[in-house]
Amino acid sequence: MALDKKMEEALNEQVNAEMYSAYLYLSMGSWFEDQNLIGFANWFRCQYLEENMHGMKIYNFINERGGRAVLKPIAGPETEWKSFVEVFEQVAEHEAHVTSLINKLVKLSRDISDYASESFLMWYVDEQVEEEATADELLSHLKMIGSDPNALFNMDGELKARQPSANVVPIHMNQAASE
Ligand code: OFO
Repeated sequence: MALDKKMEEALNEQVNAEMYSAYLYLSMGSWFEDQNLIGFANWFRCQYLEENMHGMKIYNFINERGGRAVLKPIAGPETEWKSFVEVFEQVAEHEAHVTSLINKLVKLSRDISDYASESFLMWYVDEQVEEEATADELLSHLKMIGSDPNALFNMDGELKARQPSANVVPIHMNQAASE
């Protein structure tokens, strides 16, 4: 069944939202890099790649369903924050916002009985649980750390170990990008 036009437009909006997430996290990573917190910068760079993969999975899905991924301008992300906590507050808020966008897409897929889109979107529903939990966890750790530089340095060391879990999503290879 060809992709419904309304769903195609809504999915294209979500490609844009995921690419904005990528851009926002890359900006945050640069901010941390500027402060010589390379572990945090690494974490955000990995997050950037993951968000890019989220966008590309939807891009592929639209094209596979007979629609066309149409790229829209990506809004400029913030570039300055007052504190480490403020950065992660924004990450947590942003992920909650993305969850609400995914939930709206699921609702639309149900309203128009588009079961293929509904099934596809379940991956994002699960992913958002993980995204929100990780953001909340890192935010609470940073709040506990307060102004203790040793604890901050330790956290930076832990975040340095993160490896990118995602790279480019090839054409027709959505199943391969399961993370
Ligand atoms: Fe794509 O999950 Fe974050 O935004």
